[in-house]
Amino acid sequence: FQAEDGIRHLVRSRGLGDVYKRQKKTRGRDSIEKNYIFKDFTSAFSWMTRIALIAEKMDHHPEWFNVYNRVNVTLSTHDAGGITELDIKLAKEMDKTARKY
Ligand code: H2B
Repeated sequence: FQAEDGIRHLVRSRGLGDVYKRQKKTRGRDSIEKNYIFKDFTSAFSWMTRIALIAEKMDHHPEWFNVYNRVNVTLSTHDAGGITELDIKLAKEMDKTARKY
């Protein structure tokens, strides 16, 4: 349900449609995924710390994997089994915040 709405919204919003990959993970769950690359580990982890606080406030948390200056992020709403407005909102925050690191 919301997965389709979410993706339409995603594609409409400037930039996001190009850089986020939609993926179907195990158990048919829809998610969106993006790789962020920073200058070094300190930048990457500082950004992650900033996002962690935002995510906690939203009660919506990323799945992410960090190696040195790279962070691979996967977003989905577990309860809904797919992508919702919360994922889009967090994705936008991540993009906006990443420009400052
Ligand atoms: N984060 C994400 N990405 N998806 C969820 O469905 C989710 C979450 N659910 N954070 C929240 C926490 C839920 O588990 C708690 C109990 O509110």
